[in-house]
Amino acid sequence: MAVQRTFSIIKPDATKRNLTGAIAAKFEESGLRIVASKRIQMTLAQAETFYGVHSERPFFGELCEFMISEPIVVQVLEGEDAIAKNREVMGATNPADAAAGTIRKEFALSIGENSVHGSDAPETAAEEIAFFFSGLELVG
Ligand code: DAT
Ligand code: MG
Repeated sequence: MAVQRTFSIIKPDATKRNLTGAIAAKFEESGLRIVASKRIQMTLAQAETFYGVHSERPFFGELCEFMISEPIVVQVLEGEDAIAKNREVMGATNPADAAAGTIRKEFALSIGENSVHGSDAPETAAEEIAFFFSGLELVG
């Protein structure tokens, strides 16, 4: 597997509890490099676009309101097999199902307030990186 880039969000529940550094350390300990990082707060329209794939799900409104409730930290992570590696470090969507040592097991509050987002495939990683970062912000 080649070197890949993936997109990550440290979500409002985590920024609010001052866990940005603790979560970034988990990425770095796993071998992922943080090659871009910024703290922003999304508008509702941006959250609805970002999570558009979930627009028909019953939790969509709650998800978008949560994602704009506090600042978030958006990051690009790079490394060998970065997309799958990040999903592994994140743990299962529901922290009750997440493996020991994962970010969601250690930090998530619930299936909704689950501390991190990570891209699930090369196509979504490319789309999500481009949604939040310009070419000028992406240095090697
Ligand atoms: P993941 O974030 O692990 O990729 P997903 O893409 O299926 O999971 O869902 C996106 C987010 O939506 C997830 O991180 C939290 C929220 N979510 C998913 N399922 C939910 C549910 N059953 N109830 C409340 N929120 C949910
Ligand atoms: Mg997902």
